[in-house]
Amino acid sequence: MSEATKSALVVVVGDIHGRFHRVREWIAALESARGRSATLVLAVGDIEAFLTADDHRRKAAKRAMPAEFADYVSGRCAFERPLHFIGGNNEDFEALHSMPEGGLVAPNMHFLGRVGAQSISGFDVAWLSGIYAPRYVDKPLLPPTTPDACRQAGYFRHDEVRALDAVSTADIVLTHEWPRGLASRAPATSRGIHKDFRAFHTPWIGNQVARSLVERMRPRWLFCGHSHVPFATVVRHADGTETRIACLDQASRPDGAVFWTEWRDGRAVLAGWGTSGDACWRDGQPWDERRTPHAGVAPKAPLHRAGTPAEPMTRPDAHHRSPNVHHRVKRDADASGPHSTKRVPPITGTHATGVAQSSRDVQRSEEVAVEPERKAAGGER
Ligand SMILES: [Mn+2]
Repeated sequence: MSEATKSALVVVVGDIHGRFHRVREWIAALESARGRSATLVLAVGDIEAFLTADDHRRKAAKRAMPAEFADYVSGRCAFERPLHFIGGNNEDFEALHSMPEGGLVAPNMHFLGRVGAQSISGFDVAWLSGIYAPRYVDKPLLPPTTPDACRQAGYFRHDEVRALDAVSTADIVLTHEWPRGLASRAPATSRGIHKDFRAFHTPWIGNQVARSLVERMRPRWLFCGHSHVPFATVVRHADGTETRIACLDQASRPDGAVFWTEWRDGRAVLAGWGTSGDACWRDGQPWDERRTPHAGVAPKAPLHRAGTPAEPMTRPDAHHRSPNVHHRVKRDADASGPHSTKRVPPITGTHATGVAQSSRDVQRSEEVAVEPERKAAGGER
């Protein structure tokens, strides 16, 4: 880690899914709230940088949305700071195929590559793009010339992951899919945490390859996306170190889709969700499930509601193979992950503004974190 981390603001965004304009606004709002520029802006995959709105490779529900990315290629819009992104399982793989080691897809929009490690703005960052699909993980990566090959380009391969064998550790690891075992209720319960988080409802989320990377590299932080469930948790290592993990929501609302850390003298000293600039954690406090934003807390209303209309902006990261995925749990045929998770009623009103709505820089974070529902969710049900 270099001089840059003596004082730095690191911003991570969840699955952008083509919504670049709002992400740019969110970063600007956060910078304004924190009173400083972002040192490093990272994205955890599924950015969907398609040039045309009706691109046949886009999910059907998204073809109605404008292809904002075109504005970034034409120069009509630009990210104010460099955005460094990994690949998810929904990308323009024809464009990314020519740059497996990374490259610029538009001014200030840097694809990091399928797998690798690099020092960026003073931070040692390592990453693994894509998701785990057992049927393809040992098969060669084919040129994305057919729909099947494009889909399979969103899966990482074991021989790609081996490129990280030479990387002993990192400040920050980025994966698209969660490491396996994060969403288990038992470790949280052992930490005395009994709140019902959305992540606990899908305990199979995540892959073992990413988990093994965490265990071996013991990074300080790991950021991931894909499941569209915001979640904070920790992996504690045998040597006493820990990896703090923030799983990000998709870019439908900023409170779970934007996560930031501020660093001083080479260590993270503050962290928060959303754009308010309010911190939910500071150095010395435990990083665990209590740092999950409200959007990651399971609502008390019934989870299953037959006939609930599908709504693309809050829909989990489904492959849409079934018209009914929104109200039942289904596993993807190829991949390990929960490409469809239980549909959760949207959280509305003041409840959606996040953990830190009434606290600046954590003055009250302990009480907010431990008893958020009583304090913040009065009008929820
Ligand atoms: Mn994804």
